[in-house]
Order: sequence, then C-alpha cells, then structure tokens
Amino acid sequence: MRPREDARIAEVTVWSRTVPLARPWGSDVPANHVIICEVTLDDGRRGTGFGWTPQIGAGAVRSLLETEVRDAALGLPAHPEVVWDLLWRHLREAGAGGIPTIALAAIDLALWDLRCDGRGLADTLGRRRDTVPVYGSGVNLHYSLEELVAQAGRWAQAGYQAVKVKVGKDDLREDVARIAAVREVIGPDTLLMIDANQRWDLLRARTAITALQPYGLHWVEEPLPADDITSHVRLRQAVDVPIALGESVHTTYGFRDLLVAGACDVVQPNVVRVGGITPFLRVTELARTFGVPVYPHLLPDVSGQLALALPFPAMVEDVEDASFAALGLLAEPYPVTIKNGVLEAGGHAGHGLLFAPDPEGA
Ligand code: SMN
Ligand code: MG
Repeated sequence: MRPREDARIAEVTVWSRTVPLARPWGSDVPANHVIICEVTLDDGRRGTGFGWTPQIGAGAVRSLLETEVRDAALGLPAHPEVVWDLLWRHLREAGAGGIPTIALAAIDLALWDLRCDGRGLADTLGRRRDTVPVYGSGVNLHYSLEELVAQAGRWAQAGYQAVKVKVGKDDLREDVARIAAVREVIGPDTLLMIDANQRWDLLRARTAITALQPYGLHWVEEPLPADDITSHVRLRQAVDVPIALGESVHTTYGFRDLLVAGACDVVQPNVVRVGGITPFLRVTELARTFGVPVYPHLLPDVSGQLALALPFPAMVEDVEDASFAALGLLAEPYPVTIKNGVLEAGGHAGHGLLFAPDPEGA
C-alpha cells in the first residue's frame, strides 16, 4: 500500500505494562504503569503512543482507549490537531483532564509519531538546539538523610549541573538539615530545586521557603495545592524564590489561568497528563506570550526531544533510574542519551520509543 495524505485511522490496538521501580517512590508507589497504543492507518502505516501513570488509573486509561476512544477515533483523519479537538470534546464528559487526557495522549503521540514521516520528532517540531541540560531528580522524601546524601553524591558524580529534591517533612528542621546536607554534597555551583508536591499551606510555605532560601534555591515546585492559584500568587509576591508549577495541570485553560494570574515563574506541563504533544505545544505557545519558560515534567525519553525544540532554553528532569529506558520498557536503540548531565536525541524516526515486548507476554 502507498502512504496517502488523506489516510484515516483504521485500528487502535492497546496493551499495557507495569514495571517495578528500582527505587520505589514510597511504599504506595512501587511501580509505574504504561499504556501503549498502536494506531494503524488505512494505508497501512503505524504509529505508537503511550499513556503513563505512576499510581492511579492505568486500568481506566486502558479501558477508555479500548472502548470509547477507539470507537470515536476510527475513521478520523490522521491529523493530530483535528483528532485531539474532536476526542477531547467527546471525552470531557468524564473530566476535562486526568484519565481522559492520559488516554488521549496515547493517541496523540501515535499520530505525531506518524506525522514525523520518517524524520525525528525534534526536527519535525523545529529543532532549536542539539543538546539540553538534564537535572537529577529523586522521589526521596521517604529516604533517610544518609540515603539522600548518597543520592546527591551519585548526581554529583554523574556530572549533573542541577538537582531537585523533595521537601515537606512534618518538622521543618528536618527539611533544613536535608537541604543543607544536599547543598554540602553538590557544592555551591550546582543548581538546587526543591519540590513540596503540594504539601504546604501558605503560612508553612512562607516559613519553609524563608528557612531554606539561604541554601540557594533555583525554584520551589508545587508549594501549595495545585488548584489554588490565588494562594500561589500571594506566595510568589511574598518570597524571593521562583515558583514552578504545572505537573498537576491538565488543560490549556488551567495553564492560561496560572499565567494570567502570575502564579509562577516556570511551567512544567507533563506531556502525557495534558493529553499529548498537541496540547503541550499549545501550552508552550501560551507560556511564550507571557515570557515564561517551559520545563517539561518527567518522561525524559520524550520530554528531552520536546525540549530540543522549545523556544526558551529549558532543563529536562531525570528521576533516578526511572526513565523508560532505565525501567526496561524500551528496546534499543534508545531515543535519547543522557551523559554528564546533558541529553542528546539519536537519529531515529518519529519519537523513537520502541516498546520492548512484555517478558510476561501480557
Ligand atoms: C514527581 C511527580 C510524579 C511522579 C514522580 C515525580 C515529582 C517531580 O513531583 O516533579 O519529580
Ligand atoms: Mg514535582
């Protein structure tokens, strides 16, 4: 069959993998779930996309993809923007973001994989740089001080120029001791970010940031409940440390509201949670009009490629031993390589994520 410009979606096939984390993200997050979907066009071409969730909703995402999403996608033109808008309107009865957008991401990534038409994703989007800095990151609030220090030591050894650690212990003095210890290990020149994962209220956030600021903070991430835009604006006016938000925001409207309110200095869309590359690019354009940089959240195997094409320079997050490559989800060659804290994308077609066959055959 010859590729046709007017090809339509002929089949959507879905499978999923649950892979253990070598370094669990707490007792409640021992694994990550990936829901993979192959879109076949009626001219025979195939693209692959995926949804991802560390904790909640993998079964729901898979079931949505196998039923309502598949039914609504069959017969649509293979155009990511058109499909995205139609499917989002269709799915949003179940919620404007969250499970529906994680499912939508799988289709959107597959359509972008096809859209690349043999070129790499970064080149298709418009490559602006050949490398992007990576920061070492850890889901480590449950680590002992010794474990945290050892992790910071591994990052320093691996050549990361920036690192991010969790804060939000019940006793602020513990956070102070931990951040002081990490700063000691990484030295004065490495950028240090902290992530409170929405644990604080306004008073605790102000107090904690004031206490931690002397250790040199590049940003504080999700200090408050993510939906509370007003309190983030107040906090941002009250402290001197830049605020990063966005991993828990699922729609372009949500990002618009953050930006219009002036709630943050950095936005961090997660390409899966927002619903794929199509909305990720819309958020990027929106943020650009506010002069705010986009630092993609997690998923370095694909985020790294997006970051090569972002209008403003960014860093990509690499949670220790949790990239798809590190989790054993991908077959070689891997789409990105990270060395000395710098990411490069290989010469693959599309996004280049080749999902390895499930060793269990599920
Ligand atoms: C995070 C969120 C979700 C999964 C892993 C880690 C964290 C981060 O908030 O920003 O790294
Ligand atoms: Mg975070």
